[in-house]
Amino acid sequence: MREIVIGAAQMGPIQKADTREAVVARMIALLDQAAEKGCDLVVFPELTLTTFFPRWWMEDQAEVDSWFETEMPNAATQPLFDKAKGYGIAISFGYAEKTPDGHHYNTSILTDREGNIVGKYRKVHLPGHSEYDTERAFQHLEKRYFEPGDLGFPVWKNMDAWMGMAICNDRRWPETYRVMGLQGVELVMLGYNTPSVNSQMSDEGLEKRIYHSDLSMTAGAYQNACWVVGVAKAGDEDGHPLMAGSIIADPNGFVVARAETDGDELITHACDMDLCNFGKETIFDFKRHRRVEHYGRITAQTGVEYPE
Ligand code: ING
Repeated sequence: MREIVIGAAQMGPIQKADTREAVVARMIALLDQAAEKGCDLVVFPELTLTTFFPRWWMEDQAEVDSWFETEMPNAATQPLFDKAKGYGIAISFGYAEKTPDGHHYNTSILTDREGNIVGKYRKVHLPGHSEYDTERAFQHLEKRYFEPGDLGFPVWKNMDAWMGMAICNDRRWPETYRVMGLQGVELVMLGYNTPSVNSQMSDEGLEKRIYHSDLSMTAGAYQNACWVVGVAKAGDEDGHPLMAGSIIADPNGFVVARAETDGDELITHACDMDLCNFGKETIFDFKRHRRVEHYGRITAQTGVEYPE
């Protein structure tokens, strides 16, 4: 049995005026709870250090860049790394990354128990738009402020398990999980900041959003025989509600833990990585069952091409 006690550290709202230091203090409080519950690994949300700034229209690049980190760890996050190392807890969290050569990514990192960064992922599927959209109830400018990730969907061996990461909208695309599944992934960690309402369909209810979020993650877990940990940043950020619904899904696609609030909340589960084995050796033994000669459209086409 390769058990990893995993904590999903859901964050409540982060206001535009909140400092990174105040946010890190909240993250450390969740880490303290995780240590008390014997967690080995704690997963935090997408863009954990700041408010979901892509909701705001900005034209001044210096203002945009103020939401990004140019190094990791840095002064604001070093206390978090130190605390996690002290506990011997591995962590994963998302943040806005500005690289030394000026690229902007929606990024997440993974550490080992000693606080070393062992993995980095940059969000591939950027939803929303890049210009001000007057038709929307609110803006979702990820295509304006971030570049699509350039690292693919890597998988790393950490704590005797094959681990990968995704971010938010990535969870809605089956390709995300399958590319990691084809690398043997046993645990996919993903954070999300999902508006509670649809900026283009105001009567869409929260229960539908939660259903689609659960469906996406539990399907990914089942169809790739892996654990999926989905962690929300939730609650009302400067008048803009984000949905909660953080879950831990097992390799059979069952939800084994679910957050109950839309605030800072830790949910935990003892995840046996060996639970992945049966699915990977039988129904989802990719080598035995997949027929790649018929899958060409998946990488040959971006959009729909109707038959003649
Ligand atoms: N947020 C949302 C997400 O994919 C979204 C955007 C919501 C797209 C609902 C489609 C439907 O969860 C981010 N940050 O990707």
